[in-house]
Amino acid sequence: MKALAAVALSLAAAAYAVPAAAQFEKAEDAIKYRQSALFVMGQHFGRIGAMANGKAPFDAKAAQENADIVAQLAKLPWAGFGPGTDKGRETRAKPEIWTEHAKFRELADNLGAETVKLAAAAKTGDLGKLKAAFGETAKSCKACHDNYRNK
Ligand code: ASC
Repeated sequence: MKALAAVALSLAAAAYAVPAAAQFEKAEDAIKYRQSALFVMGQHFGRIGAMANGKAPFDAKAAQENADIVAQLAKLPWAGFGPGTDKGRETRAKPEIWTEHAKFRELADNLGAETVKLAAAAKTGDLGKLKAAFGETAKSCKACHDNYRNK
């Protein structure tokens, strides 16, 4: 019984920890999933941006919490760009995503790496470091949008 519970638990943990294995019933769900992940990420990233740009007071703890969330969320959207998910719901995703897979993946990986640096910068409590890391992360968002998102 204990062994069975352990297996069930590890399966659940694997499903949670490996979003690339996420299965979607229909293309519409995959599109909704990636849009939702990107939207929530944008909200948390925006809270850091407000501090980095002096539009909100610098709160080191809030910056750290938001940056940790961004770094986790940055792992999620890509599972929602699987084959056949170019259509199925209103989307600004360009068709090149599905023909330039390696380049798209590279940009996604860059974002991941920048968000890890952002979270590390936020942990220092140094606003200057946060600003610099925010700028680099925003560049990696923009690189993908410029190439793969319709206006
Ligand atoms: C944000 C946000 C994005 C990026 C992008 C950077 O705050 O929501 O999508 O920054 O605008 O160029």
